[in-house]
Amino acid sequence: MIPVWASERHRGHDPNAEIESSGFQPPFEHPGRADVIAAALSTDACFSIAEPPRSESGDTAAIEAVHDPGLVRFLATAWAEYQRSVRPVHDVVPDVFAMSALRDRMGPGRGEPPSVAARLGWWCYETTTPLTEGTYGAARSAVDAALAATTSVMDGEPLAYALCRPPGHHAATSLYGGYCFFNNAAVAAHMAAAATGARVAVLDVDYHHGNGTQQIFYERDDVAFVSLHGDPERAYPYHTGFAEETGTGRGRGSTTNVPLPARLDDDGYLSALDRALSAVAAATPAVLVVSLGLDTYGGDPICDLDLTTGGFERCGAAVAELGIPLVVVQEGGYADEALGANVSAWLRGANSRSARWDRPDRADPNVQNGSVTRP
Ligand code: Q9C
Ligand code: ZN
Repeated sequence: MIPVWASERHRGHDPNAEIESSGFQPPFEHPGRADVIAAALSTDACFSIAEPPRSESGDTAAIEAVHDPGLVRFLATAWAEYQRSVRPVHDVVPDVFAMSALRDRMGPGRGEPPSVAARLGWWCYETTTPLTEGTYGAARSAVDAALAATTSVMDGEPLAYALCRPPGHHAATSLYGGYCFFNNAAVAAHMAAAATGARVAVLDVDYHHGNGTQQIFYERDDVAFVSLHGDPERAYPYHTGFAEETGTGRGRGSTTNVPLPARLDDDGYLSALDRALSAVAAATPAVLVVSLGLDTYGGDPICDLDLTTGGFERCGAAVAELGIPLVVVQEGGYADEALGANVSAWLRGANSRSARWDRPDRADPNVQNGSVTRP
């Protein structure tokens, strides 16, 4: 059975709209996404779904290991403060962004501003990620799910899945955006690296570049980051994810970016995935965190790749073929009608091979023993 960690508290993040492509749209990232995934997994005997242990509200250590404490404080308090001091509104969205060029030749200024209206554009970089009353609780519950899945793997499971909502990979150390508030995958990867002392890798297969995860680990050599995504020349988040971004300082060489052309199909994607998996294998991680976005699907309303449900099963199998224990963390995927089937296909593909990892009589000497040292 594959452990699935999913919290009901995701429903608290329920934006009415997102401001995208110069218009108000119904949000692509909405509570129904997690519901269709949970529905697909709960009708399949392969999966056992449970609510993750809820972290104490004051216990932010795992999050602050990868995020600025100022971001955590802001997300915990900003919605209520906006209601009091600006106006009562369901979706709170920034209207002035703290672009560093505003202060060119004038020095850095005073730092985080006092007013909540200004602080919104200090901590958030774009317009599609509203704060609602329950957003902070939902974002905390997504981190709880990612930590529970990591614990499952550290306790010996070859594969565990965190149904994180909201997603996380666009959240950087000091910024939220791209439907993401806390970087669930980065919290999980840091926890695994810190608790085991082993090398960890993050493989990000969401359609969009995981700018937040890349930035968090860019100077580190203990967590490798490997991403396949729509070429930032045409795809969100536009400013990161180019092939020449490979890490810096101690992290030089530990970041790998594979930008992809539009309309790539299953076979094309699987050959790009093979190249990415070589980079993962070269990092010799003891644990692999997978940022699983299904927005590479042919029917996705905001993306332009052409994977099929069968293709996702092949992708899961190819990743599991590495023989490394997998912490799979949910990211994007907006074709609601196929999302449950796509997640389930990926996980079943991974499960078909990850069983081999655990088998003591494994014949293939190239398959690593992925066992993890407990702290
Ligand atoms: N016109 C995730 O998949 N909108 N985030 C892009 C381009 C934001 C995606 C708009 C997409 C964020 C987790
Ligand atoms: Zn995405």
